[in-house]
Amino acid sequence: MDTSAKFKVLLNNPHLLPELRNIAEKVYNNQRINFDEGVLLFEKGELAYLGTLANYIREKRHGDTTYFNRNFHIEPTNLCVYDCKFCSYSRLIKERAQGWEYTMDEMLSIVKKYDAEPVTEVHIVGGVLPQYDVAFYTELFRKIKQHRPELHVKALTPVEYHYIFKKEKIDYATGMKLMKDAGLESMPGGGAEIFHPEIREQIAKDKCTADQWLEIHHEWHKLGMRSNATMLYGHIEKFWHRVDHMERLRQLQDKTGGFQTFIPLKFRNHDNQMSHIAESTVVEDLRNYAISRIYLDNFNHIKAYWAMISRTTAQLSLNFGVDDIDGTLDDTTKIYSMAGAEEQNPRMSTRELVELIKQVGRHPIERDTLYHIITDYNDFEFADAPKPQFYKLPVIN
Ligand code: V47
Ligand code: SF4
Repeated sequence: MDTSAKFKVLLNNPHLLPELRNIAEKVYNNQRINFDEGVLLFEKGELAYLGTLANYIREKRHGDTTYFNRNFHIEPTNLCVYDCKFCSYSRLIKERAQGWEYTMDEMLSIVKKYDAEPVTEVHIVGGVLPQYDVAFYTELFRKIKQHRPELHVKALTPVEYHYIFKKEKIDYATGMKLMKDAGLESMPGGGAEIFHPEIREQIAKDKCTADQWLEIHHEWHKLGMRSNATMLYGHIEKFWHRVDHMERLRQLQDKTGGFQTFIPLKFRNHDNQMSHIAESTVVEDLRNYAISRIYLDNFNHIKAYWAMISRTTAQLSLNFGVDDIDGTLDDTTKIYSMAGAEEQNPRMSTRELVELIKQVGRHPIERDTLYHIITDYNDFEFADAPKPQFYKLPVIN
């Protein structure tokens, strides 16, 4: 049964609550749902219902296509002037002995380590420290691009940019133009956490506000550039805070169209100041992906970051609105392993990513950062590859 037929079965279900039927009809007719409907989905939408809606949207946009890329991270330091309550990764400056602070040369050596590898993106993000300023980062970006011009530099978030521009006494527009001229090509989605001040002030006090985060992305988009957005969910926020977060993103995206991907980040509770809070269940994670897909009708992609949520949940998420699972990583990021993620050394080969996607009947495509197709792996056979066991829903007549 195709997704449209499944949708009709859902609409004909006499037990469906009228308000959920209204939302389903809106989704079927390609109409936007509003804030209250978003909250209602969180409160009353059960998993199968949300999956039907989200998968319908996902397959209408992307069919079975599931994207991944070949990337590595550089985390310049784990020391940070901020003290976010959920962060397991960072140490305060007074705990310097437990930290690392890469020099420019050390970061360039990491880039050079990949010279013979077909990676397409370096993702740079870490703690915030005074020595990593505008001069440092513009030089770093320039040197990376000089060394390997085709490597896409996706780096830093408004948390760092707000801090370094303030220190430099320059406005956001000037600062982002300097970064672009130095070789920055896109901005990752981090630092968004939960926008609403009721929550933000409790978990991420002092760092850039929601308006500042959004303004920096706005300035970046005005330069014709692309970025991502995240949401850290499953801690002290209420459902309506999540909808408020997505609403703010949807409004900016209506203005600029500059966001590529939305990445829900499940709060992991290992070894941080919020460790007493239980983590969300896999059911809640899938519901959250699905509602993100439904609410953010102007975002083209929803990403499940496999290093954060495990390979199995990443596979499941592909039926709940997700069309991207991020990349090879090569064990270059510590943020999630330190927070208790299943993957303690996150690394997947291209072949493993392809097989993970094929095992659940989807169509793997290697993309670059801007979603240009690099390789279509659907009919690609790896030498001596065991046949993947395809799982497809049986056709019910
Ligand atoms: O902003 C920190 C989150 C983010 C925890 O753009 C935590 O492609 C859960 O933004 N539990 C940084 N989350 C990472 C990020 C990202 C990751 C992958 C891809 C992209 C992209 C962006 O990590 C932080 C924060 O929200 N984070 N600690 C934690 N304990
Ligand atoms: Fe610093 Fe980022 Fe950790 Fe906050 S989340 S303490 S800004 S490294």
